[in-house]
Amino acid sequence: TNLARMLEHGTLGGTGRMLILPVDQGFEHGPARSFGPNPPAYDPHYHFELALAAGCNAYAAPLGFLEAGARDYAGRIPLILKLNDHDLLADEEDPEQAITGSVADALRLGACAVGFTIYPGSAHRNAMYGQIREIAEEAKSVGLAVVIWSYARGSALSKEGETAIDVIGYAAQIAAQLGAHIIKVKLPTAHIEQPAARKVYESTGIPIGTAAERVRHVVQCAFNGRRIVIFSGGAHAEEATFLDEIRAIQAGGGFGSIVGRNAFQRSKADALSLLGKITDIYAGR
Ligand code: FBP
Repeated sequence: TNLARMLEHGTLGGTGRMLILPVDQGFEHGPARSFGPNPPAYDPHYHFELALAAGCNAYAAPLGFLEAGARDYAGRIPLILKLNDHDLLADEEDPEQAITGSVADALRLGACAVGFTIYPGSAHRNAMYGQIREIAEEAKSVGLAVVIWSYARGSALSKEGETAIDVIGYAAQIAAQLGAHIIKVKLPTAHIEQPAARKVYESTGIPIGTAAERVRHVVQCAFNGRRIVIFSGGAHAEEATFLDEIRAIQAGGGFGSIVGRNAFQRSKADALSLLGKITDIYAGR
């Protein structure tokens, strides 16, 4: 029911496609880097208003931001409580996330889902897989959906490898196997990181030449489309480039996008215009 609430809400409601606003960057990247380009975005209420005005399916954030809007926005938009977070204050080769909220917090705030980041490729990945196993079990037992941010990074991977097609497909599969209802990954490139995987891609001719083909393959890796795969927006980009990515996701059968910086780092008018264009593409208009 909670998954349906998210799929039915907002402008894309009922289309099977999703547009989610995630605002955990204050924690993940720091407040000045995140909100400095558009200072109204320091205010947690700003993001509730933005998600509502843009007709997003859901708004995802850590505990503090959701609590700061709870009184004014309760029940107005599906919420995803991000239950772990990572900061950039220490330089680490193998990142891990701290648990920063609970399933009880998600219920108290009326959220539809819990969100959790894993870092396949990090030396700490197994600890994170264990944490989400327990959290997902608890969340599902009370009817909450599970959203996994599956971000490959860590000393096992090259920088290019973090978005390599084989690695992103693998990250999507791991999240699906961990029981995610919604899986969030980065848009993959044509780079292949693992030599063993390269042999298979080359010998079987899996089509990965275009961005749309790569999206299709990642969706295939997440149980052949039986799990919802959405793609992250990334750093602030030119509108035309960004919309080309959205068209590729749409053409490749991706389920949608989770767009943070490309939304709240623009003025509200520009963000609403861009999010409106994204919505039109996913709605097939
Ligand atoms: P963006 O659209 O801003 O990329 O947000 C998506 C997101 O997953 C955020 O939830 C998270 O803070 C951020 O990306 C992580 O980005 P990075 O890869 O730079 O750590």
